[in-house]
Amino acid sequence: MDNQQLREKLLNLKNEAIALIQDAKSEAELERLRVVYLGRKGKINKFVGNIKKGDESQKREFGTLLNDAKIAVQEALESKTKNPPASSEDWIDVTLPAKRPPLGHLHPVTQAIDEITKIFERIGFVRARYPEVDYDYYVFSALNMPANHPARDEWETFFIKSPKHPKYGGLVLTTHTSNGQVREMERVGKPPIRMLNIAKCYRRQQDATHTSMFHQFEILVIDENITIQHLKGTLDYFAREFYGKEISARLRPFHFQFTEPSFEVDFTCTICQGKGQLDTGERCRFCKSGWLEVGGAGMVHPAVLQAGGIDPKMYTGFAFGMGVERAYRLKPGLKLDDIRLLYSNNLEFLEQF
Ligand code: FA5
Repeated sequence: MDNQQLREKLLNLKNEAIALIQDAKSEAELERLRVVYLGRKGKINKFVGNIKKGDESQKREFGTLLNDAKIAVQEALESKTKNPPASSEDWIDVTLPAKRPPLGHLHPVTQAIDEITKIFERIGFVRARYPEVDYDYYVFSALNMPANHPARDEWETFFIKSPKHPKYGGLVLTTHTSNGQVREMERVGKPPIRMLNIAKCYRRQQDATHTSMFHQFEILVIDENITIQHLKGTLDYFAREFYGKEISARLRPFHFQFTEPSFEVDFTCTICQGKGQLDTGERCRFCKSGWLEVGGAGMVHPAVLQAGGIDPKMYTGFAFGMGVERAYRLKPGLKLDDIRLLYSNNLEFLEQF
């Protein structure tokens, strides 16, 4: 939180305490409020936790402000004890400061999406939007996974009960942003194509690194003479811009039906700086030997180009798709062990971003 937000927060805390003290109907209630706000583990002392460690100027400023807040609350308590209202109903202090509405901010995943969008816009990508509930055809068949193909099992899909479209089949919750690939080819028609697709995805999964609703961002580039070098260069550019210049991308051979060759994409672990162990000599438990998997990638399969009406003899392309939450948890200094926290509606957690 920056100083302005901290000041607002402290002011709200002080005003809230004074208002409650003014409203108190008994001595017991006043004593309870004293403990809640001024006690050793009270809200004002706990506020110190918001101050960044090692930030001397913030410490100095908020040391004084916290002291002022304590004095104001103490004075409110004393004045209320000395002048109890004749009756709780007829007592009003019109000079009391009003309660300020708390200031909110964007959810960390929205902040990450905005940052990712800007990074790719700088190199000429335009954000496209495609349905998050889509036909089986765009999610699977057009991506070289015909009906009953075993590769479909990997996507742990939520199916929608709906009548089947004669050409496009049933509806599913999109399992990945790759459903935008053939849609984008159909929309643009003739290459060059430079797509950035960011959307919600859904899979029947739930653990520390999987949520049943998550976000992916997908890049698709199709033109003449596009090679793996363009793919690797784009990934390294993203890693540098999003994490810092010491972070790079690694491609590991993998298999996807819709790309050939295919890769999994890892980034250097920002906790152990790619060493696989901490300065204490302990193994880094955040990553696998210095790298963390964030997405999948590859050269667009000729069958997918054909499905999009593009001649694979004239054009080639690359694509990659990554988890926004997974990419975000690697931000230096974040060390987010469990991405489910992002969706737990825990305000104390979310206020930190
Ligand atoms: C795909 O989804 C492919 N569509 C990626 C791709 C695009 C390959 C274009 C080739 C060309 P995969 O299932 O590995 O691949 O998911 C990609 C990333 O999405 C994962 O590495 C992870 O970062 C994220 N992800 C997948 N499932 C979840 C989940 N349940 N919760 C959070 N993130 C997830």
